[in-house]
Amino acid sequence: MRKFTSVKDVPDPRLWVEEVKQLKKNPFAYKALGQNKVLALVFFNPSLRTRMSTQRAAYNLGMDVMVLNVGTDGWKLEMNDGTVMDGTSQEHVKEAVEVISQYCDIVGVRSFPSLTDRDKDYQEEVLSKFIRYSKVPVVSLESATSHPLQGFADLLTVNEYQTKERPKVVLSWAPHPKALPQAVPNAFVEWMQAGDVDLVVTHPKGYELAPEIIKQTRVEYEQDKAFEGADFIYAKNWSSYEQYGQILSKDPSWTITEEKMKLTNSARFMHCLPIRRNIIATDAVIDNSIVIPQAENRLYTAQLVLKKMLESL
Ligand code: SN0
Repeated sequence: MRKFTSVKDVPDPRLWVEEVKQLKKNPFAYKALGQNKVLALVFFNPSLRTRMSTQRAAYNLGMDVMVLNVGTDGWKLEMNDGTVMDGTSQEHVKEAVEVISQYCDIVGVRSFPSLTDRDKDYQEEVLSKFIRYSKVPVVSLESATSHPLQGFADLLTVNEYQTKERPKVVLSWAPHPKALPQAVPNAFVEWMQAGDVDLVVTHPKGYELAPEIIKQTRVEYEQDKAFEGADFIYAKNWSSYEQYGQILSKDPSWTITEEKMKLTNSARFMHCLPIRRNIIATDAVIDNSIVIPQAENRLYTAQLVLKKMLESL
């Protein structure tokens, strides 16, 4: 496996869910696999879960880990070719990635979107350059348009908590003070489409996700209607794809409350975290949710991805 950038890189996502459940039961079984192997994690943006879960996943496999916070500690990287570098960027991504990849066996990179230039963001400029210049496999730690490690953990979590076949899973937009990426909802939709669930997406008009992501998935503009009979509510804010990067609404009536959860089939509440309390969902909803075991699953799903990469080195 040369890259993990979306569910499209996974030959059989449902089989991976079964495999990760086995790995979770016996996480130290492959401690020898990563001996003398090093994972490099490169962050252009902040991270808590991705950083710590992926690091721990590597340790479980016997690997060593190096972390570079390029956003704060590294040289400012130039992304464009042919630039006369007399401005603020000090090193070209070409040398930086080639050098980093000589020091490690797998490299992970986190790079959020600009939210100003949709074409550039959806072309995955930074992630693509890492893939182009790296000599070793590349794992997305959340790119401009996707967060596959999150999507994989979410599919595992739904699988573990579902009490019936083909549960109804609702992805609900919720308000937020800042413009956020579409990466998490994009990944969630793609991984749910790969699983066996009845997926419904609900959001105010103007928040439609990219057509190449949403495909035939049902969109319901009335949140209350979407919640009827739901077994899982997955809340997330994202900024508009159509009016790219813009906040079109901060409507507090979209906040997930206990009253709204009563419309569901005793649904489990999920969120990728970090969550803004009493904006995305109320305290009571979060305190009665499965967000903590959901975050725990980030460890095992990351571990399976690293294991697959180590096995193909
Ligand atoms: C990121 C996002 O993609 O929405 C990472 C989620 C895993 N979230 C944020 O940037 C939240 C920032 C905030 O101000 O709450």
